[in-house]
Amino acid sequence: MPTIDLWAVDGYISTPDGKSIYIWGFTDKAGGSAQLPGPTIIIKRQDPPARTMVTVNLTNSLPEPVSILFPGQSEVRVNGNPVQPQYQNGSLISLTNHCLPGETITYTFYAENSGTFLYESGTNPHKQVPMGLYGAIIVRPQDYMPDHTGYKTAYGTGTGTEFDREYLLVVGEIDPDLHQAVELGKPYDTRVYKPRYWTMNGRCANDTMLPDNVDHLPNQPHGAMIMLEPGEKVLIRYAGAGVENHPLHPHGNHTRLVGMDGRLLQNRTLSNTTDLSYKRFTVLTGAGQTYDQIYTWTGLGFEPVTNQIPTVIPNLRNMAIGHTGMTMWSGSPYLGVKGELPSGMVSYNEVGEYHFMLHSHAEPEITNWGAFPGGLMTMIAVYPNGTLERHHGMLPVESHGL
Ligand SMILES: [Cu+2]
Repeated sequence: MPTIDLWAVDGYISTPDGKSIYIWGFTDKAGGSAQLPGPTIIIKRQDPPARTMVTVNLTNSLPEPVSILFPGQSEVRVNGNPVQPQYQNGSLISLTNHCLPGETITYTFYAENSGTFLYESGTNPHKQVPMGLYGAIIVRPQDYMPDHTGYKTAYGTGTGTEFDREYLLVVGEIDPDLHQAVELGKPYDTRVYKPRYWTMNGRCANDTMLPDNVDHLPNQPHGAMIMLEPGEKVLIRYAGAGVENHPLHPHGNHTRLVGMDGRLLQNRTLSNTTDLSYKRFTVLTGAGQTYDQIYTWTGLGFEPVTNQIPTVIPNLRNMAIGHTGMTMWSGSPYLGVKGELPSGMVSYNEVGEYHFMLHSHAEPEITNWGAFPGGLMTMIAVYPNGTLERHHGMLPVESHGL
């Protein structure tokens, strides 16, 4: 049975405009700093009738009580008893049993449904969740086998949720005034919450496009760059970890929603299956909700020899990002072909791939404290067939030992 040790601790994250922001968060390393988002918990379900019990030991190293809610999971218990809201003098102080500073408590739950879930603090959540006490849980179907065709799925074989690659995007917001007040021990009125930064996997654009585990972002280990080849099915999991809603959309194609909040969008009777999946241009990613989507880029019938794509070369100012001369353009309108780059450009384009955006349609959210580009934005990179390594977009089968 999976057992995960989590510590609620503090730490700092970096923003692309050079700031360092104090956070509270989770780590799964003894003595570690807070990580944003918290460690991703990936579980593969047992074959029924066996049930998959997950144990989470929480140690609180923060100066106030902290807890973890597990929305969408079954029979959540704390130290063996069903979890309950906590009251003090008749007032609700926590949505679930909390852990006092210096203590360790043990939560258990059964992972009964495949899909994408959140875990987040249920204590003073308007403060603790935006401070960073959140993370994602991925539950894999019991027949998940990444090396077997038809068994690499989000919800089980035969559910129409097969994928070739998968990416998790956990989105949140940061109001620096809240973080500074908590760091300095000063009061903060959550009613005036006003985010200035927006994060994808704990990073603001353009850091979202950097690889995983870059040295200068030690507490933000996960990138958000989506890489794929034409025609592949890409499972994109959105998790809304903040307290606001974010309208996210990729360029290049719609996504097909196949699951929400860890529930397959399908109705089944003994004799009949009704497909309830649907396509969306923009998915309003609600606070506390998750969305599993299949995305495929075909370039409107792209075929490398007989149907190349006559793209109009964009205006020069749209080809460069920032002041460093980085470009997301191969210099050629054809996938897999490199052309002439404008003088002064330094190409980061490796094999003539396409890059285009996935971003929030609430455009203030694609800035860092008012400066574009930033916030909830990343790139989708379409690599020519056969050029993208297989390990790109392969989350582990399980994240923590049995
Ligand atoms: Cu757009």
